[in-house]
Amino acid sequence: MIKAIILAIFCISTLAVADVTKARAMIYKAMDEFKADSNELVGTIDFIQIDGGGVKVVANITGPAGKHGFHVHEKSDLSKKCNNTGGHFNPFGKQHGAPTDENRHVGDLGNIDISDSSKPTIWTITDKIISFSGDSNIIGKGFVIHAGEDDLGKGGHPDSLTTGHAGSRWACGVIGKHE
Ligand SMILES: *[C@@H]1O[C@H](CO)[C@@H](O)[C@H](O)[C@H]1NC(C)=O
Ligand SMILES: *[C@@H]1O[C@H](CO)[C@@H](O)[C@H](O)[C@H]1NC(C)=O
Ligand SMILES: [Cu+2]
Ligand SMILES: [Zn+2]
Repeated sequence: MIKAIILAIFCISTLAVADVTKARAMIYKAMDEFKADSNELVGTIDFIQIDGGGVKVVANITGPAGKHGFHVHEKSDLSKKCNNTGGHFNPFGKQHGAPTDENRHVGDLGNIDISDSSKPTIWTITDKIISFSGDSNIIGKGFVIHAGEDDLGKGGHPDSLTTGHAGSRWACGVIGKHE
């Protein structure tokens, strides 16, 4: 009886930690919802659980050179040129900021810096806030790459503390369980 209970507890706890360890978003150029053939894949973003905490984000994106706001958004509806992904994923009601700020949206991953528009850029960031469980769970959320640079909340524009003044949405995708 005791053995059965211990085994049951072991199985439940194993299931809990074995949940999601890898996620992926396929990223498409912002598309019009009524054009079935308008989806242009620009790359992928992988999210990998790190032992001991944190998530490693590895993007492989081909796009215009320069810095582009790089965020998890609250919804995964990609229509209306990515506008229907809503605002930045912000379950704790904080201000927009840099990934290293304490006062930041969970979705604030700064900028992707694309070095050369003629080939894929591999961009890596490790983050301690996004996760695959609990309030900061990013599975099923949208991911948006903006046309402009995220000022990390410090630009002094009216929208610096909400969107980082990163401009329109260039491309987006849905974060889904990968493995
Ligand atoms: C990045 O994506 C391209 C396809 O667009 C692929 O050929 C390349 O191998 C990928 N690079 C890495 C490091 O995964
Ligand atoms: C998306 O939002 C931007 C900025 O608010 C706006 O200029 C654009 O027209 C919108 N696009 C669509 C398709 O809703
Ligand atoms: Cu954004
Ligand atoms: Zn934000």
